[in-house]
Order: sequence, then structure tokens, then C-alpha cells
Amino acid sequence: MKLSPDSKLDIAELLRDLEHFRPKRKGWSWRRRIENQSIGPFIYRDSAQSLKHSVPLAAAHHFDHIDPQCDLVITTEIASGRFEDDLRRMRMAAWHGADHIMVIRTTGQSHIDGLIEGTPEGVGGIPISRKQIRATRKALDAIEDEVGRPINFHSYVSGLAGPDIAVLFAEEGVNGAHQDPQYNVLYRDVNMHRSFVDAAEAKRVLADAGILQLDGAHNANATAREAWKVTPELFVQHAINCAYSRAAGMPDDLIALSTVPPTAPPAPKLRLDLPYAVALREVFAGFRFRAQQNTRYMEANAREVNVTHVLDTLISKLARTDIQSTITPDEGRNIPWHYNNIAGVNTARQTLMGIDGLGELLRLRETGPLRDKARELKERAVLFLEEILDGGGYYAAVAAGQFVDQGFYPERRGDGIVRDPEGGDGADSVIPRAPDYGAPVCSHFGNNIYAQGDARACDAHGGCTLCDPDKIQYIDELDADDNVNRRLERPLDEHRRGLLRPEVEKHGDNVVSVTLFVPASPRVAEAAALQMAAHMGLKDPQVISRRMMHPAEGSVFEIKGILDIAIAIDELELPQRLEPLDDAEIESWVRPREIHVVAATVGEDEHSVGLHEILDIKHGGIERYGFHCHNLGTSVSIERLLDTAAQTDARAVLISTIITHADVHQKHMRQLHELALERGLRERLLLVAGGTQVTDSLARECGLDAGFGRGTSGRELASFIVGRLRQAV
Ligand code: Z97
Repeated sequence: MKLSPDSKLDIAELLRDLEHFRPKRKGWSWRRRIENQSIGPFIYRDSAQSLKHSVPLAAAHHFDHIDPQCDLVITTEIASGRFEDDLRRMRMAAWHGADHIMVIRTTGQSHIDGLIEGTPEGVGGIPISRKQIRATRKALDAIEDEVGRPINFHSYVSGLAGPDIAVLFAEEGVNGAHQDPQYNVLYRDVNMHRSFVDAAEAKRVLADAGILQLDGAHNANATAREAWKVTPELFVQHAINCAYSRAAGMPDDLIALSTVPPTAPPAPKLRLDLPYAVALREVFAGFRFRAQQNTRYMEANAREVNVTHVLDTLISKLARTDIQSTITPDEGRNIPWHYNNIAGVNTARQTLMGIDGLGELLRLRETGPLRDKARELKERAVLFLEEILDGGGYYAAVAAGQFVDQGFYPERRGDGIVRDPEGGDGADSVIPRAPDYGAPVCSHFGNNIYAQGDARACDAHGGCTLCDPDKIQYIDELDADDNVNRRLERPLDEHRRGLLRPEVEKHGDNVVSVTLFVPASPRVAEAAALQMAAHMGLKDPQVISRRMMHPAEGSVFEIKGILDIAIAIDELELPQRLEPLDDAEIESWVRPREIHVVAATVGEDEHSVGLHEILDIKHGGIERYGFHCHNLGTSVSIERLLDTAAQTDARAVLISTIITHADVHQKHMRQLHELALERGLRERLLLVAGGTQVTDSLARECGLDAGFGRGTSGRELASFIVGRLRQAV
């Protein structure tokens, strides 16, 4: 399957013949780092190979549209509940620089003891099934060809079906996975023996398939109310998982610690989080690090989240993290919206490009509070580990509630998570292997009579599913109603009919969001804001974020609602708009030619702001290309404009009109054309009008060469002038 940048991803084509799809590569990919890379006007110290197709950061148009890529892998988590919708989102995220796509599972999959088949719709997460994974990997294979960089696909291997899912991931080319037996025990109440036995098997399979593993220690941060107090314990959790992973056969560079800077402002974040990050890096040298943005203190306020994210990313850079994970700034809204995924990705990459080369500018101090605090955390962690050893080991420690206790160790609060070593999901389900145990599969932990010498364990059986994918049992949809083909009927039909609906959560869901400021006290303002949204025609309006500006003066609300509307593409009247020339092309034509332009607001119009925007170098106006601009000011007569045009041998006259009454703007435009004709200047001069009431067609009707309305940039005007003057040459 091949994608073309100007066509939408064809889901029907993607699903065709899925049964025979095979991933083109397996295992994790890092970015290709390039030191001192020259891109546009800059040299980057810590960048990676650029993309074939991408959407640069917004300010890039000032810098030759460059799109430098940072050397960290960037993660986004996408899971609307429907994999078929998420594939398009993954494509958008990849264009914005994400190369690690995590798919969150729908709730409860940790408790299911086996694989699920088919693709039922999820709620705030995706049911992980073979079909969903295969379709996603197929889409990502095409997307990575389009952007020119490998994209890592990731989900979870914890839970009761861990080993089964590890095999599924190895078969289907999944590249990264969370796997941590402690996660099951603490957060999903899976039986301890079962969890650790399963983990050995799962980790071995992940290792053989080159799948990068993240641990689950950071979940303590996300769980504890005072997240910075559980940091000593996190060293211990990481250590247990690293040691256990190694013992199960994982190489160090497939073992990644999942870390989160534990605080968010107004906490004194850097003072608390940086020593923790530095200490972790030192203790776990040689392993990989995935830093996730702090989610514990996240409100549904995008600006606030983005600031925390910037600080988190700074900490990642200082602590030499390998993967920067991003969260949608609206994580607090249950089902995050795809454009907020992209906002999160952009926050990370913008920050990382902005702090490129930080290491050669700043060095962390070798003495003082950073070192003292880092050492203190390490000491607390060692004491914690010693206590576990003295108390009889990990199971006993969990049974005694020593994990996720919110005391800052060795302080104890007595509110830790308590689990019974003999209880939980899957208790009594572990069966010791017989001495002659065997399984004819190539990836397997522990004794196996089939794995003797150099021969493959599956040789006697003609290959296992890892060696011969044709042996994989592919089971398609089992549910006649809740399946992808049924779900796609309406969207595909509307697509064929050329109908467009707004969407943020699921295809064509008609969800929109509006921002409203209401000048009253919060309760009154909120009730009023909801009514206003209803008056806009939004069904089921709900406040998704609220910020008080002042207790009496007002609050600002983001409100989501349903705008039940479908627009027919065929019936749209698309305004004619030529793509303006690029800055360099305009300047190289204008500067050597000494082109004079005369401009003013005409009649009795004192509004000169728009004209300044168009002319002044400070506002990005046409002066910057080398035009000689004669701004005669406000309320200038047409005669005077043309006098100056004649004196300076100008090539263009620009008039600006903002306030109009009795259509005086039209009168002025006609006068300009007629007087220029009368004076014999019309041939030589381009006559252009601008202003809020001006349209191109109106200006042309009045005899001018062009009209520019609201929102015109200097570049568009300059591009027009250059285009016309070039023709005239
Ligand atoms: C993250 N934003 O990236 P279930 N195993 C481990 C986990 O940490 C998790 C699961 C399994 C977060 C994602 C938190 N982590 C959410 C080690 C979840 C998922 O399917 O929810 O039972 O397990 O880490």
C-alpha cells in the first residue's frame, strides 16, 4: 500500500487482504542522529535525519521552512476507541514528528486471560486484537514510507495474557511494549506468582523480537497524590524490573525505564524533579530512558499543560533521555482529541529544537543542592531495598503495603497498596513444568526439550508462527454488529457522496469546541456560556475547561457540543487563491530593481494600522523585500498620490480604506483608476486597494488591478506585484 500526500488514507483498501499482510521489519528503531547538521541558516548539534514529508513548526516560514528533527524519539498515545479512525491520526502525528505511536488498551484487558479476536469498538482505548494490530502496522508501514522514517508501534504486554500478547506482537511486528510484573500486581491485582512467571516468558519473547520494553514504575507517580514522595520506591521498582528482565534474557538496550518528572508548577519543579532525574540516570546507566510528561497534576487546560511539558522536556534533555513521551494537553477530558495529540508532539519538538546543544552551554553543578538531593534519593532507595530484603522479599513487601505508600521513605503513611501473595486474578494457575517439558517454538523461556544444540526448536514441526507466518491463525471479525465494516458504512458512504462533518473524537462525530469569555462571576458566567453555546446551535453543550479571570469580572470557557451539519464539497465555492511566491524569490527579484511604491489611506480615513502591516518591515511588510515605500500617511487625496507616483517613477499605488460610508471606498477606487488614465500613468502603474470592505472582484470592477481584503499579508501583496511586473517586463 502506498500513500500519496494529497490523498486521504484509504481505510477500505487498507483492510483489503489483511489476512496476507506481513510487516516489513521487526524490532525497535532509534532515530539516526547527526551531529553538527546544517539545515537552512543553522547548524544543529543534536539533530536527526530530516523527514521526506512533514509539517514544520509554525515559525519555520521565517527560516526557509526548515523542519529539523530532534534526536529523541517522540511518542504520542492515540486511542479513540476505533482503530480505523486512529490510523489517520497516526499519519498526521507522523508528519508532525512523532515516531513512536502508543495504542492505549481499552480498560480491563489486563484481566482477560487470552487473546481477543475481532475488533469491537473500545471506550477510551482500543481492544488489542490481531486484526487491529495488523491493520495498524500495515498503515504505519505505509506512513513510514511516506515520511521517510521508521515508526515504532507500541502497546501493552502486562496482564494475564502477557505471554500470548508478546507472541502476537512478535508475530505482527509491534516494536515496543510495556511489560512489568509489578504493574499487574499493584494496579491490576493479578496474582504475584502468575505475574512473575508470565513476565519471564513474555520478556524472553520480546527480547527475541527486538521489541523495546518499558517498565511500569512511573504508575506510582500517577497514583500517589504527592507523587514526589514515592520517588525512593521508584528506584526499587525500576531495579526489580531491570534485574528480572536481564535474568529473562533481555539485553540492556531493550530495557527502558519509564520515568515521569513527579511535580508540576506551582511546585518548585526543577528543584525537586531534576535531582531525581539525574540520580536515576546515574544509577541506571546503560539502560534506556523513556520520559513521560507529568500527568498527575494535569488539568484540561492546554496552556498550563504545555508549560509543564516544556519544563519536563528540559529535564529530559538535561538527564539524557532517549524517548520523550507526550500527552495530549486535554488528557483530563477522557477521550483526548487528535489535534491535541499533535499539540503535545509539537510542544516536545519545539522545545527540543529550541534547546539544541544545551550540553555545550550549561553544565550541571558538581556540588550543592543538586548533588546533595540526588545522593539523598539514592540513599533512601537503597534503604528501601534493604528493608525488602530483610523483610522476606518482594511478595512480603507488597503484602505489607510497602509500595505506593505516600510517606517519603523511610517515613511511612500506612496507605500503600496491599496484595495477598496467594490471591488476585489467576491465583493457583501456575503449574510447574515437567522435566521433559517441550514446546516446538523458537522463542520460549526456560527448559524446553525441543531447544537442543543449534537446531531451531520448531524444525521437527516445519517451523513455528515466528518462523513461518503462514501458520498464524488469522481470525477476522466475530461480532456481526460491532465490527469495523459495519462502523465504516456511514463514513465511507458520506465520503463517496462528498460530505464533510466536523470531527474530533470519532469519524464525523460533529463534535466542535468553542471558546467563550463571559464577564460575570464564575457560576453565572458558566450558565450563560452554556446558553450561548446552545444558541449557536450546539447540541448537548458541555464545559470542558474553565478558567476564572477574576471572581467578579469574568471567566473563560471551552465548550464542546454537537454541530449536526454535513457540508457538500461539490457545493462549496472555493475562493480563487494563488499560492504566493516565496520570500527569497520575491526579494531576489525586487531588491536589484529599485522599485518604488506609493501608499496612503485615502479620503478622510485616519486608519493606518492595516497599511503599516502591509508596508513596514517591523510588521513583516513589503519593505523587507527591498521595495522603496512612500507612505504618505492618512486622509490623502488621489491627486497627491499620483503626483508622488509620477515624481518617484513608482510602479504601484496602494490605497487603503477601512471605514466606509455611502460606499466612498468604491468612489475612491474609481477615481484612482480614472485620474491615472487621464494623466497617462495607468499603463505603468499597478493600482491596488486594501481594506476590510474590499474584495478583489470589487476592486477590479472599479478599474483597479487587484483588491486585498482582511488578513492579507505583505508577502501576498508583494507576490502579486512581482508576478504582474515580471509579466510586463
Ligand atoms: C504510559 N501514559 O505511557 P491495562 N503495563 C504497564 C503499564 O504502565 C500500563 C499497562 C500495562 C501511560 C499509559 C498507564 N500504563 C497508561 C507497565 C499502563 C496497561 O491495559 O490498562 O490493564 O494495562 O505509561
